[in-house]
Amino acid sequence: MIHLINVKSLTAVLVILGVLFLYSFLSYSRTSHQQNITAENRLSADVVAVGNEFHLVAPEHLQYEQPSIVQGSRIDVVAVTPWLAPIVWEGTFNPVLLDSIYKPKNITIIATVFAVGKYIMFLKRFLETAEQHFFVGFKVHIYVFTDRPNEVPPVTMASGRRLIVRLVPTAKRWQEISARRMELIQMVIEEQLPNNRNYIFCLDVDSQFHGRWGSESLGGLVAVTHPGYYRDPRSKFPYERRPSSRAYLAPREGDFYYCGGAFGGLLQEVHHLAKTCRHNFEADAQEGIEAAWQEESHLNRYMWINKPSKVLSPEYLWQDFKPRNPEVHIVRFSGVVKNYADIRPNA
Ligand code: 5GW
Ligand code: MN
Repeated sequence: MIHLINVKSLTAVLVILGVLFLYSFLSYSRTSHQQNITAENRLSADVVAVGNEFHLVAPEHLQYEQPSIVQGSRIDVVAVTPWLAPIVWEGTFNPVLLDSIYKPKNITIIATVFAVGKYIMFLKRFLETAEQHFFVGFKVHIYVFTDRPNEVPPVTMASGRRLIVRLVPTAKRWQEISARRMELIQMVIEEQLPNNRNYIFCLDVDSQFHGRWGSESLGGLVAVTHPGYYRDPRSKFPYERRPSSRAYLAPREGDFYYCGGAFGGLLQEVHHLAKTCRHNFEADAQEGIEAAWQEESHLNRYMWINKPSKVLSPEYLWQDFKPRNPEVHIVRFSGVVKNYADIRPNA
């Protein structure tokens, strides 16, 4: 009996000791783990400042007007789509705040522009005004695709900005340029993909910058609403209306009419877009079909299926000949007036 009690109490003591040991071991390892995390945090605070994964939320000492969720600065325009993508209008964003978020990320913005044949004449204005307004203060790489490399104008570029000239064959038909644009965009992105932190914008060369086009335009998939149709019902949009085309949109389909002359986003997203549009364009061509507005039609179909995560207002692609509408407070980028006899002799 005494023996048994001794064994019982001994077991109890051992169990208590064991529990105490386990508890202290666990709490020790938890604190040391916490210490590790704290050290990591301190380290990653630096990494966050140069990386691209997180928003740097507290730009030091930056003071700006208190934001409100009940009083918008713009009440004359819609600043969000039904799928909750921002629609960028002047007055809806704070450029200084946005730059302070994106500058430390050390991102590179790629721009592609085609200047084939006589369209080389638009390149000088495009490049000069891009220097003044397009992502000023950021790393910018502009890829020019041309068949006339000797006629690429010498434009002084700020440090961190580069011009890369790519030779393309002279086009026999203008539709060929349109057909190859998505293919070449796809190829450029494939070269850049290993560094997947970058953004790309694909722009028409027959255009110029008049105002800031910067970090407010960054997003996963970015589309620009066409200046000619944004007040119209969708039945008037010049979508491809033949069901036999892969760019087809039915009468009750389509969100906005987007421009083929400006689109962009993250490299991976635009890669998927270019690949899809190119595939659909070529598959249509195999069947003898060319969509109403070539790759613009395919882009519009793509944006209907894959909703853009940011929509840019027509401030981001206006037309120089078009008088400014009252809701357009600033024209940032716009198509220049073309003398068609000059540039499209065979069109
Ligand atoms: C030439 C004739 C008819 C249509 C297109 C061209 C053409 C277009 C050309 O000869 N060379 C050329 O580089 N392009 C590229 O395609 C330019 O980057 C141009 O901005 C883009 C789209 O063509 P655009 O600007 O004539 O189309 P819209 O709809 O802006 O007038
Ligand atoms: Mn154009």
